[in-house]
Amino acid sequence: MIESWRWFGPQDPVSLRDVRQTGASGIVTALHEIPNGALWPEEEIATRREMIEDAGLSWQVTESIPVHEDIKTGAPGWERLARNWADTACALARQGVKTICYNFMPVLDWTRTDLNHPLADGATALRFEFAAYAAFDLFILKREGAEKEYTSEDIAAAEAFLARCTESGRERLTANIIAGLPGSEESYTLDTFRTRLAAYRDVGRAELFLNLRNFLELVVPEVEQAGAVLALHPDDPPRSIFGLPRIASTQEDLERVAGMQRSQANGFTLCTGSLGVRAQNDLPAIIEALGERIYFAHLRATRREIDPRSFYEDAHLEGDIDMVAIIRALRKLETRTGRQIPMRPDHGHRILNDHTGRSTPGYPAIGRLRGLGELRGVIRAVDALDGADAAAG
Ligand code: DNO
Repeated sequence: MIESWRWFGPQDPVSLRDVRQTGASGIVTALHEIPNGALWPEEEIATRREMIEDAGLSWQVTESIPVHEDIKTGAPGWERLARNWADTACALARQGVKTICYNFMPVLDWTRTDLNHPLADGATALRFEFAAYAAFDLFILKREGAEKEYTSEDIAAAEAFLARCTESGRERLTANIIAGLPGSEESYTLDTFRTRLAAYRDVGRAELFLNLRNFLELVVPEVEQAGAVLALHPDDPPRSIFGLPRIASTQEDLERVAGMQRSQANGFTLCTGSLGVRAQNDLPAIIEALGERIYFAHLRATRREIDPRSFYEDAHLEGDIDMVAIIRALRKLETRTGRQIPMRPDHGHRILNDHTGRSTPGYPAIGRLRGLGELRGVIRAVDALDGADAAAG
């Protein structure tokens, strides 16, 4: 596996020199400053690549080229935006960056209700608390018809949550959900959020699948010709929120997407944190089924709470998933396919000096470094044991 690190560009409080000291060799980044839908000028891609190489690192994956909302809703003019997207992917490929991560989540990218959830050891973690999400949906956003999606117990829990919440707590909850988490590129006010949701009035699961199919039909041949591959990131959390359809939440969803374009260029990001939230998602089985098309891995673990729709981000080797089994399956896949998969320690707890310095939600330096160190240890141990098994067998 190629140990990589997400870097948000020159503004990132964790510099490339810092990344060097983590032992990672790969960088995962994007030209975050370019608005969604616009073409990325190749000179700017080249300048960013040189900056990374000058620091002794290599740009392994673009995460992400954002997919414009008009492509997801199939609004008039989506083809021009999709052509820009394909042209950007081709420019990246010419610059040697051949793995392109993207997502097809309507309106919101990843979503959390709490960015500073205290843990018993003094660390803080990201959390998705269902009652907080429902409180926002029902009583702050006041989404039309939302109450039909909740049970009376859910509504009571949302009311209780809100009663406990201070005014600034409500503001924080609102900002956490709609102001845009790192890498999501879009941020909304309550009004613009309502307008975006309204654009999906006629776009359900079937339509969203169709719009993804149309998008892939247009971009995959170009990307393939440029020698690059796409890596669709799964939904986070892996289920519908705010009445919006989501179509990359289960193995079945991913298999359906794989079938839309048989090309090897139509691939996936295995995000163990996103998929792991659904108890039915068997991650080693997903690797087994879709491995030939997995080009990038986000490694982290979540833990479901008493209400299993709620979860928090646990340490990388804890949580509900079996990280050792996942790493073993990924290493087997690499041996089978003869290609190395870039992985990054996804998210991390805020620990030690992360509490005092400036750090990006989910992306503190030390918490991620802890994750990377632990994952690296697992990789070495799995290799040593499997190598020994092979020799003995
Ligand atoms: C969160 C990330 C997401 C991811 C996009 C991929 O930390 O995993 O922002 O980058 O969904 O397009």
